[in-house]
Amino acid sequence: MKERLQAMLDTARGAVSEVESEKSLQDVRVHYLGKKGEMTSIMKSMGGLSPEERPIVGALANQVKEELEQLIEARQGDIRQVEIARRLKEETIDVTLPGRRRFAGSKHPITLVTEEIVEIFSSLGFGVAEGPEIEKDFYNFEALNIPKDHPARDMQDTFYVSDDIVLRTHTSPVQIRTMLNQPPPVRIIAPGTVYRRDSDITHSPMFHQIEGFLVDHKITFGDLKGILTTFINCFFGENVGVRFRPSFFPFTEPSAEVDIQCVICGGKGCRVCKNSGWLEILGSGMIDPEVFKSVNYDPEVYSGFAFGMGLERVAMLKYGVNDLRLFFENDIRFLRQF
Ligand code: 2U9
Repeated sequence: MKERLQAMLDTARGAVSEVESEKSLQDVRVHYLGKKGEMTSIMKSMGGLSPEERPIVGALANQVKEELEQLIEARQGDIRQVEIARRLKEETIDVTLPGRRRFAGSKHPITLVTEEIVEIFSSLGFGVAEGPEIEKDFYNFEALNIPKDHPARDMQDTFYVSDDIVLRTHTSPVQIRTMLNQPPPVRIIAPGTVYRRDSDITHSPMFHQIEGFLVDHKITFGDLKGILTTFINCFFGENVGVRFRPSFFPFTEPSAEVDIQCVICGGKGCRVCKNSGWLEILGSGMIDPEVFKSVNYDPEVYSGFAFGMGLERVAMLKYGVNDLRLFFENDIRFLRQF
């Protein structure tokens, strides 16, 4: 029995020293010390020993078992050390490698033109005002001298939330709210999102506008021309040609549309300006006395001008974008260019 124990210890020692992984070491542990392992079977066979031999062999068996356990534990420590050393060696970080560049993000072209236009009008003394995109019929139409039967109110153009509530079709209600809240003089621009029931290659049901207005004593059409020409020269260039064409809007009288010399062909005529050499970029006019009446401004005492422009159109001309849809698709390859 003693020899059997000694022989088992010798082979176990060899097996333990040969294993390289924790998994194989566990197999060795089960093989020798497990419930059905060699040690257990030796212990079981001790029943056949004489009463004198049993305590001696029993003590030896315990000693062997203990030694085996220590051997396995020591080997486990070694294996872990080797594993840690391997990982330390393999998983080092090369701090001299260049970092991966992260894209920092960029502003949407509509944001860029909005900011630039706000900046120009701020330098001319205008403040910025904003208002709700869901508006009362009164602020969007009634107060702007757009009567109930006017084509601009047609269901084809307007998103109605209810009989009396609409998605604003322009940012003009912001000016109405401003005038109802403060007496003249006022100088405000109103950038914002607007909605119209229009959707084709050149129209989006949601788009962006900047409108502006100025009201004071003795404001004339000359002031309108001066401010808008200054703006155009700041935004499109010092030498770009500007012309004012008579037009009609329910909320301004007289009204004018403003053209600039084509920024693509310089006025020679091309596809973008439809060979006319001119591009329409602004609507404008002297605020109609009817509008003043609905905000309790006295049209005998005050006068003013107003203007509006579509920001997608301005951004297309400024950045040479030829498809309106690019502004709304949020394709990162497009947006990264700005
Ligand atoms: C008040 C009084 C008058 C704002 C104006 C226009 C002319 C105009 C269009 C340009 C392109 C809208 O985005 S667009 O389709 N706008 O032509 N807007 S005058 O007139 C106002 C506004 C508010 C109280």
